[in-house]
Amino acid sequence: MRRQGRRPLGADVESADQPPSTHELSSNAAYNGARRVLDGNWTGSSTVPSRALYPHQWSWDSAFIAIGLRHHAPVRAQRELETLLTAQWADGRIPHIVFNPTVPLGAYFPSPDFWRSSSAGDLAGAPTAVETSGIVQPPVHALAALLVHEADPAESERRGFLPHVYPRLVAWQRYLTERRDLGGRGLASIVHPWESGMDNSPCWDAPLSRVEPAARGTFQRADLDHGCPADRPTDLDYCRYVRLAAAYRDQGYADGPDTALFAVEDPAFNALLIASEHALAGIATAIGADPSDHLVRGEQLTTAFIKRLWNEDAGLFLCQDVISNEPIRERGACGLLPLILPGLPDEVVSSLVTTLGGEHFGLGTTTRMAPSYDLRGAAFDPARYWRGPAWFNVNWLLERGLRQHGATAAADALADTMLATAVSSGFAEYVDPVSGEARGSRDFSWTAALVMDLAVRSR
Ligand code: 2M8
Repeated sequence: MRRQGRRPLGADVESADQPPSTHELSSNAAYNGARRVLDGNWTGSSTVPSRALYPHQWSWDSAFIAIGLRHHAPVRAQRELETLLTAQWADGRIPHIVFNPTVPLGAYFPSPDFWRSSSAGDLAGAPTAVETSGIVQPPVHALAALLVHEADPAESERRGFLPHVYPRLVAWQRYLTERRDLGGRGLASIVHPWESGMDNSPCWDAPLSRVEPAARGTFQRADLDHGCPADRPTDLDYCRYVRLAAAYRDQGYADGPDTALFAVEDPAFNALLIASEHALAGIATAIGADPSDHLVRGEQLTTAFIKRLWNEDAGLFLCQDVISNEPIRERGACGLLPLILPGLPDEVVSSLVTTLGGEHFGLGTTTRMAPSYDLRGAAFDPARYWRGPAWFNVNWLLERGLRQHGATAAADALADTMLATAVSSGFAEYVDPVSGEARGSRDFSWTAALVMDLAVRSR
């Protein structure tokens, strides 16, 4: 990345003596805009993903938010993660939503009275002081905690941040590697499409089609009031999401291979699990604990991961349907995200980079940011939720992966495009991967946070 570093980000570059470069102007605009979005979405103890559409705290959103916020407000970034962890269940799971009790029930569906965590989650150890959902989201948290610590180690040490979060993050990772190993191959399974964070990806269509939909009219969606309904998941998809979540709740949120109606090994989820295991090794070292257990687990997970999910013919990792025991032959961006992993064989890295720039994802050729799903896939739609649009968290992870594996020019180009697109789209939730046109909600927190991170790193 270009390192200019002449002026602090956010400085008034227009009136400075030395003329600002285009890159500096774009970094400044992104940083200043991102700061405005993050300050506007801060509730006092955490950050909402979006004021209108998502008025509570979301799990992986908070991890991404903390990664950006650490540059602007490091203590707030620590609090973001600490607040999330106050809602952790005794079995180790970090719920995907922590509900804000002051928000009216009708503002978001499924609401706390649907999940009923404090009663239905009793046996799994749900907290009683706060209402949460009962499913999870990808484990970005240990990675986020390490990066947050590194942004201001002195303040982190003064507050005892790492010693506080470390045992909680270990419990979270163990929940996933032990209770969620539904396929018995050492990998974690997701039990609901929402657990992937890529909710409506065509990768879930086949396993989801086996789920009996909940009856229409038995619930009221809130999402259609905010976004463009044609971009959102269909009613039929929603009926299936609701059925799956209700069935999980009605079994007390217990995990087991015999009860899951949907069980998929998602490569993005598992790659983040492995990246976080490596981050736990870093955290252990920073607090004077022994990192070796995490390093060994990281290696074991990587071996199992490549063996089970790598598909050489497709040139990316495929999801595995644990119930049918078949690979899912859709090319999702989830299959490229393992690029963030260290320790991948060279031929896997080179194949992933080729696929990213090739006809299915077109990065740097036909697309400006990587789409969430195969440009050539039958279900591709550049506007519909996770079925084609480009997302900033996915592209931030890809940028990190490209840079880590030495593809510096591609990483620089992607970072520049993301900075410019975030500003031109009003920090959109997602964008058309070809035109960059804004879609979904605006002033979206992880978009702001992750381009803030890129802006700071590219100084
Ligand atoms: C979206 O998911 C929620 C359900 O969790 C929804 O559609 O209502 C996804 O984009 C997910 O990845 C994200 O964490 C969440 C909040 O931004 O919104």
